[in-house]
Amino acid sequence: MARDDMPQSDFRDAILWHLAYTLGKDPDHAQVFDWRLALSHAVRDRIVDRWMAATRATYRADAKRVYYLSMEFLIGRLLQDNIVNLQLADEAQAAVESFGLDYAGLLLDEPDAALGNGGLGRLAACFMESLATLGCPAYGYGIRYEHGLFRQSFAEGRQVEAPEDWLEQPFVWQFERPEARFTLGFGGQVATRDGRAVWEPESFVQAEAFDTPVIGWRGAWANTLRLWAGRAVDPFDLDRFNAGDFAAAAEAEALARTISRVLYPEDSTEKGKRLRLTQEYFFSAASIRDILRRFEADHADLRLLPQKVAIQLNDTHPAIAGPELVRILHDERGLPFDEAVGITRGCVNYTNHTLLPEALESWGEGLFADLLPRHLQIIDRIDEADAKAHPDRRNTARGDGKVRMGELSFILSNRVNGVSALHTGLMKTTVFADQHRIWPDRIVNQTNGVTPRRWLLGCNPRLSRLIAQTIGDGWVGDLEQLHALEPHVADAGWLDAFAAVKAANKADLCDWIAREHGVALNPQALFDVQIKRIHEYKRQHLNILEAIALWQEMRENPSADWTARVKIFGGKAAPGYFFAKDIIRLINDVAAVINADAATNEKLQILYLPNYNVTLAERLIPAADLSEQISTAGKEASGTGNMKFALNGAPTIGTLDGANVEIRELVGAENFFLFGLTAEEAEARRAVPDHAARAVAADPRLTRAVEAIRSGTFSPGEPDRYANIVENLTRADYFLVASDFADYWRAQREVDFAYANRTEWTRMAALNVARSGWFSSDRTIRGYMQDIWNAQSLLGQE
Ligand code: NBG
Repeated sequence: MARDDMPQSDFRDAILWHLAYTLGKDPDHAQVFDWRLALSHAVRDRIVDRWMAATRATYRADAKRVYYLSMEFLIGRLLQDNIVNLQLADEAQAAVESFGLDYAGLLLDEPDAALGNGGLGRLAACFMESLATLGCPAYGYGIRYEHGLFRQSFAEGRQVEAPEDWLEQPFVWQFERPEARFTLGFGGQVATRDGRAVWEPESFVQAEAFDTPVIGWRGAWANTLRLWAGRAVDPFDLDRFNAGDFAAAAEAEALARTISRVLYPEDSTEKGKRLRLTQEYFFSAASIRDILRRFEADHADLRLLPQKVAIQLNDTHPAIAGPELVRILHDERGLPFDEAVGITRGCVNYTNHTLLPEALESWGEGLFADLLPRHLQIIDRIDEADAKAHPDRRNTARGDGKVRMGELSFILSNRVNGVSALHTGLMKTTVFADQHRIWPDRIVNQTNGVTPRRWLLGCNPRLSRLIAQTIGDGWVGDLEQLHALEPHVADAGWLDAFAAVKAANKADLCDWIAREHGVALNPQALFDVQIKRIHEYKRQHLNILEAIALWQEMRENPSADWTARVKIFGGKAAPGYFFAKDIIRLINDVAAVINADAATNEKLQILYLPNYNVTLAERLIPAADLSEQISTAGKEASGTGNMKFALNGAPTIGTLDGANVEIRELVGAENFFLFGLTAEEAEARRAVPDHAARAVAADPRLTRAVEAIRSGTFSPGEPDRYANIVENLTRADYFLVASDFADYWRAQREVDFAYANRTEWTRMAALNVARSGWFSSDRTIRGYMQDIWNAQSLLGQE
């Protein structure tokens, strides 16, 4: 083949062509890496035409565009996702195998792009995919971190963090746009000229765009994920270099790059760091300029902006986008201040993702004034006007020397939404009660969802095949069609096939764990999985306490008919979150002792898999029997892992928290293992003096489990190792682990009993699948399009 013979249709030829002409590799010497890149290029080619057609269609229709501003996009690997959405899987596999290569191995060679911490970032990635599937013209805006979330390993059970380096390899899916740069200012002062405020920044950096196309299901539409990288305005100082100061010559570039160097590894807690605020302004301001540039290319009247632009703030991290838009409209374009605020409010909407007080962002006004002096003035003016209009308001965006981003976002937004029914309700009665009284229509609910392309079709091919054989393949684009599985649940043959799928997925997982981690698991056991960030409110320590109590009971009563269990954990702790790191170590210590106990280890095994990420989730979820969603009620805004498990046939053991509530309503109370205090009861319990000590004393199992930790059963020679955890469990226990323990134990024994009747269990698992269709992110995005953005699909117009 020659270069001019760029193949249009034959996929195999396309791969060979890219291997030679894009990568410069001879097939005889190509490694898995080269073949993977060649395959990716061949796939990418098939995306580009559709991508451009979608962009052209949007311009032609002068359609409203949705802009999703998010500090995090936890996209994971893209090759398989793109292949699945282009429906190229069979062709790609055949081509790869014809070269004598292992297809699955090739897909796994791609680094996992971990540009996010957890649920918030993964939600943004699912949303991008659903926006494309629904043909809604949209851009995702974020930061192109050079280092994503840290890589986790364990040393003597303790979490060790290492930098992540996904960009050390070429990232095939991105297009660098050196021509699309914006210069952004920081610091300095505000001057007044001709009666108008003029911001005179002290320093400048550039934001350079990198675009990744996001293709929807069946390739019908594609949108853009635009990530910004920090660049110096003058990257190199030749005078300093010539004077022999080589390092200083490149200092400006190094400083500018720092902005997009690392993802903050904080989940739910914010560090009041200057760099963090710099990152937030950097990507928000670059995005606002890009949005205005695109709008002004075709429209002269800025008052039309709300008709053409919907901006979604994914939590408050991009909240500064609001004041930035006001600043440009007023200071730079000359619109009256109130009009600038009105236009901004017409465009901007805000999603709240947590009620944890420590996670609601606020900045000291000193730092703010130093970095963004003009924005502080604008915020003050907006907040003062708001105070005047609502003299009885209590919550303010300014005060106590702080800038409060949640309150600010609320004032500057057209719609504010929560992410599950319970969470939205609590927003109205707690953190935003004051605002809700003033603007009763502003808060709306949009319960989270997950994309079925990645979280069922892609990660669980066996189950997908069974579903397709049973009800056809319409469900991939219309997940509620899964309801059509319900009648088959009564069919013993079909249930057997369903059970065989789960068994095969479990066998695959066992093989992988044996290979990668040298641990042999009992595939007959119930696979009980808790995977998510480590946080006190998510209560991994409740889970491990139950494991300890179970082990103790098994030892005491070895001949009882115990249901065999494998407890699998996965998740990272923020590096500065010491309590969470103690929990990790405790789980590993407990695992070491219990797994070594020959008296019980056929019935109980505990495994903590390191470096939990999207790829690991895709492996574990299809093989799980039981989904652990055990947060303290009122604390988990929604959860999305909970939806993925249900959709893949793992019933939930959980509290009435976040979207668990809706999952239980939809799959049926009899197919969900409920336990624990409700959000209201939890509040009341906290007020009871000594609630923790009393709960521990009242439950002999819990007393004994806590005692084992306290006495050093799992930390021989160092009984104090978990003094903090023991102290917390028996005293403050804000997250009510002790109070919920007894009921959790009860629910777990119900699980054991239910699992022992395998036919009934399979029925329950299958009903979870059949009734989880509502949790598609397509449904969620339709809700945003209708209730928040007023945006239309352009499918069919591309
Ligand atoms: C998280 C919540 C989850 C929720 C995701 C996505 C933050 C701040 N919030 O419950 O804890 O599912 O957001 O909405 O990360």
